[in-house]
Amino acid sequence: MPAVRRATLIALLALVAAAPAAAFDRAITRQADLDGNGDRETVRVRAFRAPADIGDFDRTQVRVADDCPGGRIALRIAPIHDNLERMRIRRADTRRGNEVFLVLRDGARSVLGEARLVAWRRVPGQPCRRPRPVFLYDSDRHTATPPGGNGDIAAFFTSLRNVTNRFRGREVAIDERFVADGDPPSFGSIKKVTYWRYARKRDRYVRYRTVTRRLAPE
Ligand SMILES: [Ca+2]
Ligand SMILES: [Ca+2]
Repeated sequence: MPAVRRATLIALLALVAAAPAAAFDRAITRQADLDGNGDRETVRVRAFRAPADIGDFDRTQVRVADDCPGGRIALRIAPIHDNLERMRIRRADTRRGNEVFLVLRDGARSVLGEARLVAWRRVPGQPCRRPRPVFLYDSDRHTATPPGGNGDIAAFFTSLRNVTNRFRGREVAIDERFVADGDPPSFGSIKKVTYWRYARKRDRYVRYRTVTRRLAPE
């Protein structure tokens, strides 16, 4: 094996050994009243076996099961991702029932992925409830790169909490770390926190505040 190729292989193996596991972790089953009708639905986190050409590890899916006049349904409420970082069942918007907050990650370093807040909504004229994402953040479609950034995002962090009483319900904060030229590897020195609040008329979260500042390399 040529020396350069071997060196690259060793570097790759070291990277794989150092990386945290980025695959399905464990099955979770939770029950909560999502639509506020007094009956509890079941939220399930389960393994999803990826086709062989993608990889030989299990990825992660999240489904909600509910009783419907025509029988039981179990609908996926988010796209498939490598692993689940966090699931919280909270009364987040101001409507009846609970929402499901999901943070799903992809890749060897598990820094990219999406955050999603899903309501379980009645649909006019339909006997069965449907998942409705009232908030969605996807790091592949991150917010606008701040001045000084090179367009890459190194990581993002999320929170769902009552940031302010100015708006009813819980707010979502997304902390994105944008990479500037000269940053160390895997580090984003531009910290941009964007806040979203629930807008009842539009039945979804809208941005209301952004705070950007520069961080010193760790
Ligand atoms: Ca219910
Ligand atoms: Ca609030």
